[in-house]
This record gives sequence, C-alpha cells and structure tokens, in this order.
Amino acid sequence: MPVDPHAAIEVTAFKWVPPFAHGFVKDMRIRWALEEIATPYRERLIGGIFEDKSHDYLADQPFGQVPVYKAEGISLFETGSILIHLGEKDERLLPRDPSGRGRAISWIIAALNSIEPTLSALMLVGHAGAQKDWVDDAKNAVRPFAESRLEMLSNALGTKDWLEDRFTIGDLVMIDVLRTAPEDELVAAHENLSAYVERGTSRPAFKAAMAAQLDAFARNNPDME
Ligand SMILES: N[C@@H](CCC(=O)N[C@@H](CS)C(=O)NCC(=O)O)C(=O)O
Repeated sequence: MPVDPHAAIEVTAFKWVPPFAHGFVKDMRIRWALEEIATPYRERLIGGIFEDKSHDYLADQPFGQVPVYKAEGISLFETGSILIHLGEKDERLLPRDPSGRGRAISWIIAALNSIEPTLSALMLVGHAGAQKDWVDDAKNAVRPFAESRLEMLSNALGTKDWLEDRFTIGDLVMIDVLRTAPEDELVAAHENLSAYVERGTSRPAFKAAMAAQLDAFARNNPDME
C-alpha cells in the first residue's frame, strides 16, 4: 500500500467531507496514479471541506482545494497538472512517444475541460436548486449539453478498451470524471462507457486508492457510521 508516513511525496486530502462524497474527493486521482506506479506517498490531511483554509494552505492551493502535491522541492496544485508531472516520471502513466504522450494529455484536458464542466453544471444546478421549484426546469435545460458530450465520447471510444491503444492518465481522469456523473443514467445510456468505467475501476490500483481515501475518513471520523 503506497500510503507511508515517511514517503517523500506528500498529497493533501480532507479530514472530513459529507459521507456521500467519500470515495469521490479529487485526491483519488492522484492516489490512483501513484498506486498505478507503486510509488509511496504520505497524506497531509487538512481541515474539513467547509472550514476556512490556513494562509499557508492558500499559498499552496490558491482556492483552498485538494489535492496539493509536494515532492523534491516542487509544490503543485490542479489534478491535471499533478498527473502530467507524474506521467513525465513514469511511462506506465504517460507514453514516451510524442504522439502517444500528446494524445494522452489531450484526453486529460478533454476530460477536465469538455466533459466534466457539463456534468458539474448539472450537479451544481441540483445543489443550488435543491427543494426549489425551478430545479427540474434548470436540470432539463442543462442536461442536453452533458448528453451530447457523452454521446460523442461514446463514439470516440467505440469498441476500444481505452481511449487510445493502452491505459494512460487520460483514461484515469476520464474514468474518474464519468464515475462521478451526477445522474447514473447519463453514463449508463452508453454500454461502452459503462464498461469503460467498470474496466478502469476494476484495476487494483483504483481499488487501493479508494481503500486509502476511505481509510483516511474512517481514521479521522471515528464516530462515522
Ligand atoms: N480543479 C481542481 C478541483 C479540485 C476540487 O474541486 N477539489 C474539491 C474536492 S473534490 C475541493 O477541494 N473542494 C473544496 C472547495 O472548492 O472549496 C483540481 O482538479 O484539482
């Protein structure tokens, strides 16, 4: 298990988030990548998601979010940037040939910039409009954008196992984005996308990352059900 209090790499995570978010906090993406390359990391657990962040933490992450990655005098924020940094270190995450490398990075950006915003919009509308009489209308207005992007992603994936000819951090991010879709039917509408998410989340490295995040919440919230 790569979580090791003496490891050179430090990854931040929250001590507390609401139970529905357990297993879905974005340090998962970094934990997963580090598990893929069997590289140990130590956790730096910061206050709960809704607590004010210290001045020091805001110097590390201007928006007070997790994760932050630190190692060898480098301090990085934004999961995409951290994953590219890790990919540069290990070919198992990012191919070395220029085309394979570039395509994998294209998919990271597509996941974060073309797919995730449409799903986040739907989620934000749901949160902001909870119990408001306009919430269904607002969701119905936003949902077609997500549906259209997922349809196009499904076409791009086709019958392949991964977005390119092998697993990369492009798949890691895309699968993590898809598995957090706010409405299950959105991804389930595409058999190949459901199978793709299943393929990614069946990887031992994903399971180990999930266990580590859940374990951190359990250790720090002993009264948790
Ligand atoms: N774009 C950032 C997003 C990170 C993010 O949304 N983190 C969430 C946890 S999943 C967070 O820290 N939320 C607290 C906040 O935004 O104040 C990244 O990819 O690193």
